[in-house]
Amino acid sequence: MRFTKAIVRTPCKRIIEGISTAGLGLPDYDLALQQHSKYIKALEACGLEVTVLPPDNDYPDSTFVEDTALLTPAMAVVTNPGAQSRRGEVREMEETITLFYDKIEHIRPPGTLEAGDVMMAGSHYFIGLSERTNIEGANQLGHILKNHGMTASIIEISGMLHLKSGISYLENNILLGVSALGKHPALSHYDIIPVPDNEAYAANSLWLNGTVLVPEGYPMTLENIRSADYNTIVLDVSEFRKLDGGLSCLSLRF
Ligand code: CIR
Repeated sequence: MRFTKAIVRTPCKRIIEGISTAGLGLPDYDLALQQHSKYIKALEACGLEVTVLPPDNDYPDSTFVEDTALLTPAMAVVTNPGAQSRRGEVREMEETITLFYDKIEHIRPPGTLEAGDVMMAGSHYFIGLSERTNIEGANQLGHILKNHGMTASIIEISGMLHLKSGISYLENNILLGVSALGKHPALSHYDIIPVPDNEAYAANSLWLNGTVLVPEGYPMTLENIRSADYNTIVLDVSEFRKLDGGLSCLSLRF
């Protein structure tokens, strides 16, 4: 797998109204902007050409573009976010995706799905059943993927926002994950790089063409990733963490 492009959206001023359960206070808008621009530079350093969309003040959570679409090598899927306040984000994202994809599929109501719940592992996709992604949405995505020659399986999750809040695929049959997910039977044939429970946020790290972006402040996870011979880039994403968002949430990669 090689990613060549990414789509991101600059945080908007209303980011302070974004959905949050973290209990870490309100994000600082200026600091969020600075962290976001360093994130873009990191994507570029990994060889991706980045399309930067302008801030969208209609949607406080709109910088978390990952949830609005799944971009596969064969086609794109526009999602139907489970969070009511985020539903409209997909319309504008679809306009951007049409610049890159001819084939676009959709998750339709009553199905809901946020792509933070979808982990791509080669041509297999793990779909998390969460408070945002329901069984109808997960089944719809499973059928869409199958129709395009890919496979999917569903994993029920709890205690975290999205599947990828707890686990990330680092290619080469290797997963980075918290113990609750790392031991899941559906994932037993992968090698696991462990994320200690007190560093659970770092389970959302991001593999990009051989380099892993890791959030700042999680030394044991960083060491574990480096020991597995990955290059790493450490990024401070404190302001996005305040809104339950992590490194993968901030971009669509394809
Ligand atoms: C939300 O609750 O929807 C946002 N505050 C955070 C979304 C994070 N996205 C992701 O994990 N893919």
